[in-house]
Amino acid sequence: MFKAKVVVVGSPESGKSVLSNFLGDQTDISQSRYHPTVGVRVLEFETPVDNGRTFTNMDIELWDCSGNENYEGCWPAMAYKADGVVIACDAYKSSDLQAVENLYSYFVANRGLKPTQCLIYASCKNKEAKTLKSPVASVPIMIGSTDKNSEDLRDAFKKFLQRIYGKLADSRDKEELQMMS
Ligand SMILES: Nc1nc2c(ncn2[C@@H]2O[C@H](COP(=O)(O)OP(=O)(O)OP(=O)(O)O)[C@@H](O)[C@H]2O)c(=O)[nH]1
Ligand SMILES: [Mg+2]
Repeated sequence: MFKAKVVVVGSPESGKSVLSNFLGDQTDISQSRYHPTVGVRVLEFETPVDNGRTFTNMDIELWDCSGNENYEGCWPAMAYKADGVVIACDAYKSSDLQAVENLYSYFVANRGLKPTQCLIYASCKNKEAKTLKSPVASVPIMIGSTDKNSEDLRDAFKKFLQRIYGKLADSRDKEELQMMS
């Protein structure tokens, strides 16, 4: 079974922990009060992924990282061997949207990851989902909130995992070919 490390990064209070709990099915955790994440929290779960022919299970290690700048020293450890990156921002905060490009450079472009291994999450919390262009043109954006757009968010995340699966399967095939030659 493939195992993927997916990191969730972005400005403080942008909705990373609420999204991570939602994706990891941590339904018992309250969304109403804000508890800043201390450092990083790792959620592990197994999820079915459509590999083009059938469904196969994939192990996900979801790293819900703090957005506090005090933890920037931990970025190398957070980014280390990540297979996918979710960049969260508050859709209504222009400073959050501006921060996305820098996070994309650090966690995706400079790590040799492809835009397909990234997903931007513009969180609208309790407000209406607004129309937004992706701050990084080549990267898909999911817009909304876990309570109002739950199905859309699950779909976008599923497609994102499918792209990561494709990348991992390609790398494995290349390694196997190299071993045979
Ligand atoms: N209604 C609603 N509120 C949300 C949603 N996402 C975030 N919020 C609100 O925003 C607060 C902050 O969200 P968190 O997920 O804790 O923020 P974070 O990005 O993890 O913040 P740090 O850990 O400090 O980096 C939550 O306590 C909620 O009040 C959502 O999908 N719906
Ligand atoms: Mg958090």
